[in-house]
Amino acid sequence: MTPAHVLTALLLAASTSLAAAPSFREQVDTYARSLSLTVDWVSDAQLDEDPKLEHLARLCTPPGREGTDVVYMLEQEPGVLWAVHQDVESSEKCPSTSPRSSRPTSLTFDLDEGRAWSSESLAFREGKPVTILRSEGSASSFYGDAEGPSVSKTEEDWDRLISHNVWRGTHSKGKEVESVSQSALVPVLASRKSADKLPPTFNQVVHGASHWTGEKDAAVRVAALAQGTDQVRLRIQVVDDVNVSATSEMSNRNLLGTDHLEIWWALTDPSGDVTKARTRQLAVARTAKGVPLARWLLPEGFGEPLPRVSLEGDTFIVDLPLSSLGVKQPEQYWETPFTVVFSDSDAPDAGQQTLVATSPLRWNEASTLGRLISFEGHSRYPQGQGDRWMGSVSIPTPTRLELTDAGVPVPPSRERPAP
Ligand SMILES: [Ca+2]
Ligand SMILES: [Ca+2]
Repeated sequence: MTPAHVLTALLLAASTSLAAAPSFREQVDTYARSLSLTVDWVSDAQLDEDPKLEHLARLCTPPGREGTDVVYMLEQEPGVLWAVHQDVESSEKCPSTSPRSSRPTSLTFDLDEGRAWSSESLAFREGKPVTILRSEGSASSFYGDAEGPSVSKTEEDWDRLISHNVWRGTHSKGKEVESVSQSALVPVLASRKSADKLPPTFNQVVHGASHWTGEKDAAVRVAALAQGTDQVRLRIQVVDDVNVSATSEMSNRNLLGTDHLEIWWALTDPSGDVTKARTRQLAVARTAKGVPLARWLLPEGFGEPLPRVSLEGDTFIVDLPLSSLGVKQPEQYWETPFTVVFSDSDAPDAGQQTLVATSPLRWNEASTLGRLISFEGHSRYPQGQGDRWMGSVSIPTPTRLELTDAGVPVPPSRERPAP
C-alpha cells in the first residue's frame, strides 16, 4: 500500500466514524420497515430521573391489514433503544392518537374488561426499564354489607412507595360511602446504598392526633435489606423530640408507656386469604443507656426466639428470619402484610400518647397492614414478568435492541406470534 493509499484508507475510516449517527426517527423508520409496520407516532418523553429528554414511538399494523400488532420503541439515551411488543390479547387499536401531553413521563398499558380493569406504567429508573405505577379496579353489584353497586380501586405508586386504596359504594340505608386509605410499600433491597435513596416512608397518625405536633414530634422511616438467603434486616429510624426510655425489667404493660416500636406482620394463609392471616406483633424499645430490647406482644406467650435487635444512633436494626415472616421461597417474588408503628410518649407518666404508623392500622387486623415486598434480585421496582401478582395487565418484557454499525436496529428474528 502506497502512502497515498494509506491516507485514503485513513480518511475513509475517519469519514465512516464521523458519519452522523441516525436520528431516532430514522431508527424508528428502519425498525418499522423490518417489521412491516407503519409509524403511528413519535414523541419526546421524560421517562427517567434526569431532565434530558428521551424519545418514544408507536409502531402499528398498516391500515387495511388484518389484526393489530403494536410495538413501542423507547430511546433511553442515544444508542440505547428498547422495544416493547404488546400482547396479542391487548385492547390496543391502530392507529391511535399521539400522547396528549407533549412529554409523557411513562408508557402506560391498559386492560379494560368491563367490570375489571387494570393498568401498568413503564419508565426508566436507575438505568433500567421498570414499572413505576400500577393499578387495578373492579365494579361489583354487591360487596359485604353494602347494597347496590360498589367500586374498588388499588393504585401502587412505586416512586413514592405508597399504595392507595379507594372503595365507593352504597350502605344498607342507601347512604353513599367512600373509604380511602393509604399505606407504605416497603421493598426488600439488595444494598444499603439503594436504601439510603428511598423517599420518606408513608406515615399516618393512627392514635393521639391531638398530641401530635408534627414530624419532629414523632415520625418513622423504614428500609428493608436482604441479608443472605434467610433473613431481612429492617432499618427503622425514629424521629422524636423527648425520649422516654424503657427498662429490661418492665412488664409489657409498662413498656407500652415508653417510646417504642411495634412491628406488625402476618403469615398469610396458603390460600392468600388475609383474613385468616396469623399476626405477629414485636415491641422494640431502648433503655436509658441505649441498650435495645425486644418483646413479643402477639401471639400471647409466643415462644419463638426473639429477633436480634441493635441500635445505630436513632436507627433500630431488627433482623427478621424469613422463616418467622412465613417466606418459603426467598428467591422468588414474595410479599407479606407489614406495618411499623412508632408509639410516642413525651413525659414519663403520660403513657402512650401518639401512634404513628405506616398504614391505617387497626389492632390485630391483618387487612389494615401495609406490605413488605421482595422482587426478583431485590429490585426496588417491579420489573415485569417475575414480579406480576395481580393476574391482570402486565407490561410485556422490554427487549434491548441491537444496533448495526450504522446505528440502526438490527431486524428482529421472525418469531412473532401468528395472527
Ligand atoms: Ca415526641
Ligand atoms: Ca417520645
